Amino acid sequence: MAVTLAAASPGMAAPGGARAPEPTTDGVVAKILAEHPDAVRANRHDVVFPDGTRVSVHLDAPAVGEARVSGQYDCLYGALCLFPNKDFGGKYIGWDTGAANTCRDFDLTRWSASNWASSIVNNRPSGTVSTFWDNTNSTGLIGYQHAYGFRQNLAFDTASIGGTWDNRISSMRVC
Ligand SMILES: [Ca+2]
Repeated sequence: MAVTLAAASPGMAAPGGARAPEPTTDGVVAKILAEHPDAVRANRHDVVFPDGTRVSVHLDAPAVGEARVSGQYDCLYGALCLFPNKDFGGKYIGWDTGAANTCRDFDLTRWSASNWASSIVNNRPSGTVSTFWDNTNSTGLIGYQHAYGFRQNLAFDTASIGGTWDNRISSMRVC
């Protein structure tokens, strides 16, 4: 019997592109909620955990009338933000784990957000340090990022285990 594979959405992947299909706001939110049944979707973009941790997902073009997200300053105070493109840009996911040094680990492989980030803003409370790994379970150290601080193009940053940071972060500890 012939099997017809579903065609990819137009424009979803560049010819020869090796990246997985781009995650969407609704897709990532759904995966977070599936992974964490105790979390609540507060609005279109935000999921809140029982301990107050807030994950803000902005991966689609802004709706008409919605505030435009445009760069590193979209990463609100209190959040650690990963952007899928270098130079920040309009799409990102932000993690706010609450008060300073309230650390929480995240496995991005379960959220369609692994091997995906190309720039970072750490706008957590000043003096905190977040950690990034290549693999799940906090293995394969890529490196650290202090707050406030940012990395505009991860292709230019050398990972502790060798290679660059680009399209590589799979788990992290946000502090
Ligand atoms: Ca990885």
